[in-house]
Amino acid sequence: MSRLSEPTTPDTLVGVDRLLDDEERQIREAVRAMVKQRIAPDIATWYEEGELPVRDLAVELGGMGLLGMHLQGYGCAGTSAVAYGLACLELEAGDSGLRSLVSVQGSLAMFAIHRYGSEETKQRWLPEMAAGRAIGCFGLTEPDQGSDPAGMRTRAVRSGDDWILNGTKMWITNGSVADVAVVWARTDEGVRGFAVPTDTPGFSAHTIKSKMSLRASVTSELVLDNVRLPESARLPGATSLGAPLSCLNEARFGIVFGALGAARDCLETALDYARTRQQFGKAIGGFQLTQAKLADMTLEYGKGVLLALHLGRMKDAGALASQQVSLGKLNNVREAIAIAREARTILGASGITSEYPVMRHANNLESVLTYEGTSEMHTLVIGQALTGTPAFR
Ligand code: TGC
Ligand code: FAD
Repeated sequence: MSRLSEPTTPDTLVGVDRLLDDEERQIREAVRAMVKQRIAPDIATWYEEGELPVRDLAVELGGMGLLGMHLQGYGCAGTSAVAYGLACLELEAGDSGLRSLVSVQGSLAMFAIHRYGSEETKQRWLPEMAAGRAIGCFGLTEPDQGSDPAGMRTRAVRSGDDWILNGTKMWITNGSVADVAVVWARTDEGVRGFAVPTDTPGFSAHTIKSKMSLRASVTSELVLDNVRLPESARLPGATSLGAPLSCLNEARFGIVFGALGAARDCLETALDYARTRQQFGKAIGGFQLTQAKLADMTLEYGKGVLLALHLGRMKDAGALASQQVSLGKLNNVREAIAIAREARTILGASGITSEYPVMRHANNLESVLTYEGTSEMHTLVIGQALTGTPAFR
């Protein structure tokens, strides 16, 4: 048996590379390089100023084939689920806001149109969205209906051949910069989805400014005030609440990988710091308590990567169930936030500044813990899977 040369990295210790094929490694390296060159130099400023150059970034991400990258046709790259997951991991090592931009565009808005839209709607939006020239958002959550979207109040009623939409959607990523909003509404026949061009009269979006988390991401309220849409704006394949919930599986899958990117960046930052920061006459990485923290963080990171890759391989084999995505989202976000908090302690006071990425990741992960199903919702999904008894109500 060989021995690793020391010091080594968490990824080498876990042996991640051996679990990936050449194409997966190439995609991972390309996204990692882009994040290093394009995102890392500016992200702390964007975060502090509460902005992200979404339009410019979308075109760059589209040029790399990262938007709707696991979808087939319509200008999408058609990669494996694992490759998509690895891209999410590298993007979130930059910032959760960057991964959110890609998740919402590809896994929520584009996936909804790709899976449930008419051919006309797909042709109209998907190639432009894949290229990053059109931005999409996904409006499911409402001010009074977050974890329980079944109670949504946004309504769509028929008016001749048209539909009239009224309601408010809340906490919508990319909302104020979107060209098309996928909006879910209650009708007399059940929940339906609509691809709403955001220049339609009666549609407005208002940026939510007071965030302490995910600051490098646009989050908005959508208001639909007698928005008149033709029947062709409806997504004909979406005939129940199961349709928006199926889109969530796609974005949750990306988060299973993505959260580990934030965790890895925190862990690597803490490792670097521990090697150089001196106290009591030696590097703090030489103290047993610091080494125990680093070892435990690496264990949880490594277990998370193995779980993500296992779920990814199952998805590529067409064998992944939605409850299994909940296992990954619950575990990996929970452990990522624990890693971020532990890494922060290793950095001492420096850990609370924007000079290091750790506090930014920790703050971002608070949103990641809540969106795409809170940790409590995923716990209950797993509880239902094990007992057969839903405990949501
Ligand atoms: P329930 O009766 O269980 O289900 C209704 C119908 O939907 C089906 N279903 C699913 N289908 C596909 N995938 C899933 N994950 C599904 N979960 C349920 C179900 O089989 C049923 O189908 P059918 O044919 O029998 O009608 O529904 P419920 O009302 O009891 O709710 C279940 C619950 C709580 C799990 C669900 O409401 C839920 O997941 N709540 C959490 C809401 C949530 O995650 N919202 C996320 C909004 S989008 C977002 O946060 C974007 S963040 C930005 C970013 O990603 O960066
Ligand atoms: P609530 O549902 O009110 O929950 C509050 C607390 O009560 C949580 O801890 C929850 O787990 C708990 N709780 C609720 N019900 C139960 C129960 N039955 N048992 C035990 N505990 C329970 N939504 C979109 O549609 N599109 C987007 O693009 C989008 N982007 C977002 C971006 C950000 C930055 C954030 C923060 C949110 C975003 N969301 C988006 C909304 C997100 O999906 C919701 O915040 C989330 O689903 C939770 O809803 P809520 O905030 O209303 O919390």
